[in-house]
Formats: sequence, C-alpha cells, structure tokens
Amino acid sequence: LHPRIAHPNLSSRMMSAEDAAALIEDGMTVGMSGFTGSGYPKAVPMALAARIEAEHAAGNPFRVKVWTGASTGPELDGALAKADGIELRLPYNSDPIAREKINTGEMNYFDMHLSQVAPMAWQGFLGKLDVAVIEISGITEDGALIPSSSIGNNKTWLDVADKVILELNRWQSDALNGMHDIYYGTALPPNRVPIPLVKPDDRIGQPHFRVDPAKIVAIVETDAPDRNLPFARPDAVAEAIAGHLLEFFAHEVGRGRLPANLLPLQSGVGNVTNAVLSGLMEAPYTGMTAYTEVIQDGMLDLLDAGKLRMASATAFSLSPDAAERFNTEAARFRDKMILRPQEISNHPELVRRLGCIAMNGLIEADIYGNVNSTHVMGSRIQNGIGGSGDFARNAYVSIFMTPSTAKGGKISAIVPMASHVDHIAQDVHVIVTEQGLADLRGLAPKQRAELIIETCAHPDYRPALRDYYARAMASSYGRHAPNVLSEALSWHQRFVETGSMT
Ligand code: 0RQ
Repeated sequence: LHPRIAHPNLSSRMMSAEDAAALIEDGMTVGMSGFTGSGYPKAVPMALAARIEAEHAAGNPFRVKVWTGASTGPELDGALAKADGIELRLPYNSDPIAREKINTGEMNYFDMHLSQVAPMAWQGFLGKLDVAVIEISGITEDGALIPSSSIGNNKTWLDVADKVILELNRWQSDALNGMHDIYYGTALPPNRVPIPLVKPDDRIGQPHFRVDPAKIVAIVETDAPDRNLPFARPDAVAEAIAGHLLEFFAHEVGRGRLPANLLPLQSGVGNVTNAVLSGLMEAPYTGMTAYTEVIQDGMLDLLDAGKLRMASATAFSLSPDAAERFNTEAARFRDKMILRPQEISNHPELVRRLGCIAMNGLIEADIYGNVNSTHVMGSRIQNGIGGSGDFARNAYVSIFMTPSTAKGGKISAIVPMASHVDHIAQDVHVIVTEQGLADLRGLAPKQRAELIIETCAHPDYRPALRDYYARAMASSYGRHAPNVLSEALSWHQRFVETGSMT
C-alpha cells in the first residue's frame, strides 16, 4: 500500500504522467487544480504539452480548453501555452507566455469573477468538463481526497468531470490534513439557501473532497514544490502606500468606524500588499482575522506574532522560502488557517456579511474613481479581474492601491477616463497611491475628481489633469461628471503612438 493512499484498491490506478496525459484528447475541456501558484498539477500538464508538441510536429491539430481556480505555474500555463495547446483559458492567468498568446490573439481567454466559476460550471454555461486533473496530498481509507495547498474549484471539477486524474504530491505536507473546509451545501436557483458562515473561523463543511472512485482513471505521483516567485522587498513607494493606509485605519478606528481589531482583511497579492502586511506587524492591532483568497508571507508572520488570530482563504501564495517554512511547521499553523472552495472564500453574501476590508491593486483609475484592474491601454490583458470584483463590490470598505505612475513615469495611473472599467466608481471607496489617500465615500463626482487629482496623482501629471478637468467643466455635455469626449482617451492614444503619456 502507498503510504499516502489508505484506500485498499486505488493504488492500482497509479501510472506515469505520460500514460495519464494520453487519456486526454484533442478538443477536450480539462479542469485543473491550482490557485495563485499553489496546488496545481505539475507532471500531467508537462506530459500533455510534450504530447501536443509531438502531435503538432506530425501535422495533427491538438488543443484543449483549460479551466482552473486562478493562476498556476510555468509547468501548467507556461508549458501548455508554449506548445500552442490552449484553445480557451478561464478564469484567471498571470503566466507571461499565456498572456502574450492571448494578446497576440492566438488564444481565447474568458476573464471572470472567481466566485462565479463554480456556479457557472454547474449551470452549464461553460460547456461540458471532460477531465479533471487535481493535485492532492493523500487519499483516505474510504476514498476521500485530502486536498493540497489550494482548493480553488477542485470540488466542482471533481463533481462535474467525466474522468478524474489525480496528482499525489509527496512534497505537500502531511499536516495539511484537517486544514480544509469543503462546503457541499451550494445549490442552483431556485433552491439556494443561506450559507451558514457568520465568522471567518466557522467551519461549515468537511475536511476532504468526495469523489466517485469509478471516475478516477489515473493517479500520478509527484514530489515537486509549488513554484511561486519570491516577493521583491517593499520599495519606498510600496512603503509610502502602506503608511497612508495604516494611518487611515488608525483614523477610522479612532472615529469608531472600524473596530479596534479591524474587520476581516482581504488582500490581493504583490509588493504593495506585502508592505501593508509588514506595516500591520508594527501596528497596535491584535486579534485580527483575514477572510481572503490567498495566504501570503506577511500573513504567516502576523499569525506567528499572534497579531492575526486566524486566516481563511482558498490557497497559499507563498514565496519559496515561506513555503518551505510552512511545510516544516504546518502542524503549528494548521489550527489558525482554513482553506475553502473559492466560491465560498469569495462569496459576495459572505463578504458582505462579514464586512471585509478589501485591498486590491489597480492598473489605472480615472478622476471620477472608476477603476481598471485588467486591461493596459484598454486592450492588452494583464492578468484578469480575479477576486477583486467579488470583494470590492461587497466590502465594508473597498480600497484600491497603486503607484501613481507606471513604466518609469511614462504612464499616469490617474487618467481622465479609464480605458476599461472593472470596478465602477460606486464600488471604489478609497484610492491610495504613494502621494496620498483619497476617501471617496459620500462624495459626488466633481468632489471626487478634485480630491483624486490633488491627493493621488503624481505631481508631474497634476497640471495636465487640472487642465483637462477645467476644460471639461467649461465644455462638457453634462456637468455631473464632466468630460471632454474627444480627449478623454487621448493620453492612452499618445502612449500607444509615442511610448509616453506626457
Ligand atoms: O508590469 O511587470 O511588466 O513591469 O502591471 O504592476 O505595479 O507591479 O502591481 O503586481 O500589484 O499588479 C492590477 C495588475 C497590479 C494586479 C494589477 C504594469 C506594471 C507591471 C504589475 P511589468 P505592479 P501589481 C487577489 C485579487 C486584478 C486581480 C486582483 C491585478 C504590472 O493587482 O492583477 O486584484 N489585479 N485579484 O508596469 C501599463 C498602467 C499600469 C501598468 C501597472 N497604468 N499601464 N502598465 N502596470 N499599471 C488575487 C487573485 O484574484 C488571484
């Protein structure tokens, strides 16, 4: 018997990654595990990419549709995109090769709210799922699957796929067993009922996935780390943004608008967020909680220091060092963490009920507070909306953070009109740059414009923004949110033509 397969019969389904990949055919839809670089299958996608390359070399077509939780790693998105093997990708991607193929028009990409993927798969709008390829850390005696370092949409893929291929990864800690909470109470309308979660630490499901053993066609053993990138050390800009935000929290607590231990934190990934989490280490808050998508390095430190009481998420997103640290000390962290399906970690009903503090990044915001999180120059996808919309619309306070310029100052993050809108002004409560923080709650568009220009924009771009706004006030068709339509996107056009917005 395999040490991680307690079920008496399932060891017999073990095979090589190549044999498992041979079960996937051209044109199939494959639902893979994986969320922000953790818990994704590492061997079968590589073997599938090799198979696709061989078929293409022989002149045969071979492409698959790939669904996941969110971003994965180079062994999955990178390898399959490089092989020209992906016909359609959903719901989130941050792989540079896949991004390039999407932006050259060679690959279709369906960018969607992460909480809506599982319900849409159930509703049938995404088509049929042929195969699920899911990383796990073990199999129990009764055939239940012990999840690995992310949950994402795995529960749904296991339920709806015709066939299941498992990757049993020995690198994942044994101590993950018991950390997960898989909720099986979701239904389709008109049969939906309230989700019985009222605190971030509530457990409402079971620790393991159930699966029909007859659907398991292959088990592939791996011993490979989750491949996350190390975080860059927070720079002065990230630290300034974090500083403004921490001052805002202190102000809100002081005025009684936030409790003394804040409210459940949601944070996106990246440098700025890590700087905020580091800042919270020094701040006076204790007994904090996180109800978020991903557990990052900074959260491990906060948990360790006892500042964060617990964290609920759907995945880890740890640097390689922090992942090793978690793996050796998982037993110590286990009781303070819960990983859930992404339809629960990001559920609008729960985000609204808990009153999360949402902190997400942006690409650009316009002077009225509409936010673009996804499309550079209105047309090039960066990553996708991810969970930012699930949280921003339903948060107690919805915060967006960004450096005030990009590409060495050639791009202003504050523009006259956003070239694409993911978060409408109504869902954007606070915008923070290294220049300052604009609290937009309760403000009309013209008040917002003045505050955003004077507080958030980079000084190099303020005169041009003031000039645009003044001319808009003078000539606009309406004076509620004044614009000069013929000029509103001219900054973007100038960048496309000259490489600079100035
Ligand atoms: O590009 O890497 O080529 O230099 O965008 O920008 O400043 O490093 O910031 O990593 O926080 O990403 C919105 C993309 C910000 C992210 C976005 C370029 C910039 C750089 C990255 P380079 P930064 P971040 C939880 C919630 C949506 C999903 C989400 C994101 C690159 O936060 O994907 O929130 N959000 N999920 O140069 C041109 C601009 C630009 C620009 C930045 N105005 N014009 N390029 N860039 N601003 C996680 C999940 O949902 C899984």
